[in-house]
Amino acid sequence: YYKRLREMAVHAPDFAETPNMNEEPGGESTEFLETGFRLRHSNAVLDKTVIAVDTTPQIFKASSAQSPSTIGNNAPGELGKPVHLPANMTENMKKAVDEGWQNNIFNQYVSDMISVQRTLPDLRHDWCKQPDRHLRDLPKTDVIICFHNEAWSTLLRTVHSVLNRSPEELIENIILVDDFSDMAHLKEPLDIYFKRYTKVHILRAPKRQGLIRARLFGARYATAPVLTFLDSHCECGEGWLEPLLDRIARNYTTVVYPNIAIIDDETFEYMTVDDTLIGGFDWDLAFTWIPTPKREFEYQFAQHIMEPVYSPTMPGGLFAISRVFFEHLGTYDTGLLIWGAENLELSFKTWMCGGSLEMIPCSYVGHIFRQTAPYNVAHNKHRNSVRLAEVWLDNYAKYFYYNIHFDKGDYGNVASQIALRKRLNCESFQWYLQNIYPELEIPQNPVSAGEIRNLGAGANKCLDVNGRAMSGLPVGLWPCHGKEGNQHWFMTYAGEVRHGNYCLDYGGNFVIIFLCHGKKGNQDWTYDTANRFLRHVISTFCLAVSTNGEDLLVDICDAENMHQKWLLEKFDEP
Ligand code: LR7
Ligand code: MN
Repeated sequence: YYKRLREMAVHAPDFAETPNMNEEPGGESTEFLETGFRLRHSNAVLDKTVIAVDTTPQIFKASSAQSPSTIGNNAPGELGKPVHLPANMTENMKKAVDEGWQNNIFNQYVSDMISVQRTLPDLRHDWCKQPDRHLRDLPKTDVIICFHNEAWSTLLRTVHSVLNRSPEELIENIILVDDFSDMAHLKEPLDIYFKRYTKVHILRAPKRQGLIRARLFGARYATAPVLTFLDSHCECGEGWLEPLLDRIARNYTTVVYPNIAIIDDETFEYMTVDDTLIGGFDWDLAFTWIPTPKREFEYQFAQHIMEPVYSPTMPGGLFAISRVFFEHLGTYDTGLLIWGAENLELSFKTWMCGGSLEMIPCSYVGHIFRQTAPYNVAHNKHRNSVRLAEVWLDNYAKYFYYNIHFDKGDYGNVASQIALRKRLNCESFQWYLQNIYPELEIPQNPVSAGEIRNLGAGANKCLDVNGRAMSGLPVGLWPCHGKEGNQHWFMTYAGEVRHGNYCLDYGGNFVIIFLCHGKKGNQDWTYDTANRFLRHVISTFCLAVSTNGEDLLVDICDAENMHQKWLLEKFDEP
């Protein structure tokens, strides 16, 4: 499939002819989209004739930053160099440094010392710099930057890095979306600062949207054929934009993200990165960085190591997408709150519904990676991932659910998202895993949730903790009552048979429950789907019911013995 995609020569659509999709993005809670500015379809608000970029270096009083033109390469942080604070700081300075860390979870004090227009090293390989690397006629883009209580200097540096290091004619607008910040510097001072920057527009969300809906709020007012999203603490490197737009110009179903450099959260050093890491995910549905798979390298080396690389997922904050394709995909699920999972959602959608996702090694954009978020994330922290799993993961969702103990919580209604997937006639998750992310390990052991029923005589006995929620006591058998409680078990792919924190355990004597220790050993079981055995791994015995149907024991496995056969509720193979 990879090869076929590679060879598929899909040409850029004429952007002028692509349909303008005016419908609401799919999903819930779109009422916020009705309020605020109307840039996108209103010429009254967006007068294209007055758009001209003003990149005059400006020094704003709220920041101690200086312009590089006045102080040169030795100023703090120029050329992406690290800034180290002196060891002997005054008490006041220490206090200011601490406060900066508390408010941002990065070193704001250092950031404020650095010019908002600092220079960066050009990390690009020479191959990237050749002028014929990209098409001559590239589509324009709107750059959408959402922020919630971002520091002044990091936000301004993000915007200036776009203005200073992008070809002017390719930037239609820079749309700043204030996601209901309460920091004073983000209010009037920001309006005043950008007043003379005709390309920069500030939209204010009437209430907190979370980054997903804030992005849609911004996208709503975009007019260019390409949407480029950036986090509010980025720095674009020289030549970052052209290779992104190039891929979209060649095929509007290609979604791209840059080679993300690290801006150190303490020193603000702009650091080279491992150019070969791309996006993956794990069964917590968390984004992970993975090495570029071998097959991609094979393709790349045949061309050049700086060629675009197919990527199973994207990190989410920095990417470019055709506006038409974004809308075709139903944008984001607007039921996703505050933070998280939208990057995987868009990645899965892109691959499963006819597009492709690429990391572009030639495009360098720095991002401040921080340990935690400085703001609170939703109360049901699994909500976004559960929505994702419900809509896109098919039968693979259980591998995630096991990790959250099947405690899905309130995740709202996903009917509109399921309908969207149907309407777009998307591929299955199995197709995605097999073709796009074959490296992902699929958990081998079965996963089940609910009763564990013995199939011997009458098949009406279930594994039951007998109310003995205490370590070390034998597990019993009771008539199946279908009411969960004492008969509720999870068989995990790690091989545990769990009741809460207790695990089915066999140490040579009785089959007991014992606090789960996660070390396999006496608690390691496999479910043999052919024979329906629950086999105890280290003893090789099978879980069984005595012939009189009263006791639980283990015995030499015997495929003829119905007393050794078990039915695990909600167990199913992918
Ligand atoms: O309620 C909010 N409203 C917002 O507008 C919360 C946040 N935001 C803004 C915020 O100001 C920032 O600009 O949204 C952006 C992302 O929030 P961060 O920077 O606090 O989080 P993050 O860097 O950990 O975010 C990563 O994961 C998120 C999952 O929802 C988003 O996809 C982010 O865009 C993503 N960032 C990146 O992909 C940058 C590369 C790092 C990686 C991995
Ligand atoms: Mn970020």
